[in-house]
Amino acid sequence: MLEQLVQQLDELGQRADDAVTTAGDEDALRKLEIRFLGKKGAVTAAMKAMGKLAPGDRPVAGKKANEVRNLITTAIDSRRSSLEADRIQRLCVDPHFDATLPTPRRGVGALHPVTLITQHIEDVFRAMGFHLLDYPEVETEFFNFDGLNIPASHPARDMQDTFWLSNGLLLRTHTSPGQVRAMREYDAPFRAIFPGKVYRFEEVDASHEHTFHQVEGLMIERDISVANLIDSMKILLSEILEREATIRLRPGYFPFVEPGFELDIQCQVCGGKGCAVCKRSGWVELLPCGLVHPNVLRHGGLDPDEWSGWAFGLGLSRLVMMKYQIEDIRHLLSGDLRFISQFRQG
Ligand code: FA5
Repeated sequence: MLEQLVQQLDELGQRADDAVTTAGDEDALRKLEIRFLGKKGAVTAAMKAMGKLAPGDRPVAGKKANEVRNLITTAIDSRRSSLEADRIQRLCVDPHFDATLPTPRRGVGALHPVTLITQHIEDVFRAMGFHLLDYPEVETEFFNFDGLNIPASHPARDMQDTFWLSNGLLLRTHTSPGQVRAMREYDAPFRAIFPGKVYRFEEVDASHEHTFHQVEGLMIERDISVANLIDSMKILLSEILEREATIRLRPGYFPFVEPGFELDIQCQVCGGKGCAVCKRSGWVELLPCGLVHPNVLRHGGLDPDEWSGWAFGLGLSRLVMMKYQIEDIRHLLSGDLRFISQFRQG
């Protein structure tokens, strides 16, 4: 039985080798490959027959079958190379073939500007010892609102129109829900950023989208100061914009920080003269921030007498607009490759 199978495999190898060496073109070669090596091919069938051999004979037959399979594979590869060489040779002597004709242009991809800036921000903050965290876009009411000191009756809930899901969850309206999540997940002190997509049921215009990107930053320490927060915000902006930009700081109200600030940037699209992006004001709201409210620290399981923190919620889509002087936020989600290809690097 073993001898018979070994002989059968030898003959199979020989037959395959003969057929492959005389295969006239790539198509014929592919058919032979399927006939001999395919799932229903001759070698596979022979291997199945091994199951009927005595257990002691199976390794010998298995070794032989592998040898034959390798032999056929090598023969096919070598014939394929020689057919390809013949084809090129024929082209070289073909008077109609012009090697100087331009080839069809292949599209080269480019990273989306939001991705480029996100990566840049991640680099800047990683260098300052920040963790990079990722939190869900489908959130609970608790993390998006209550945990951030925004109970159901609070008028601040109306500041961010929400997409509610039928199961009681919601699409996060900002990246701030990560604050309480991070405090519960990591031991203080710690520092982290969490970039991501956020959603608001909003009217869309040159500077407002229903889906846009933010980056949240959170630093929990024993004695944190507003000065430290403002310094970090300035480093962030100058590193990312790679140029000096005029900013202004004014008090801002967010229930989850106290005190809270609005950091605006002079509109980089119109140079502060007034346009659709800055609503003719010359300024763009970019980077609200503040010291973490004691109630939020409590929800995160931290004692406000012992721990303090600062947080910011950068409008990443707007920062991208400022950096590249994009005159309408709708370009970012347009999916238009002509737009994205402008950011091809190198
Ligand atoms: C917030 O979302 C707060 N969570 C930010 C925060 C975090 C404050 C931590 C304090 C501490 P606001 O709704 O202002 O705040 O949004 C933050 C930024 O997102 C804005 O300054 C703006 O740059 C950007 N933004 C807001 N709405 C839109 C929109 N519809 N389209 C594009 N960008 C927007």
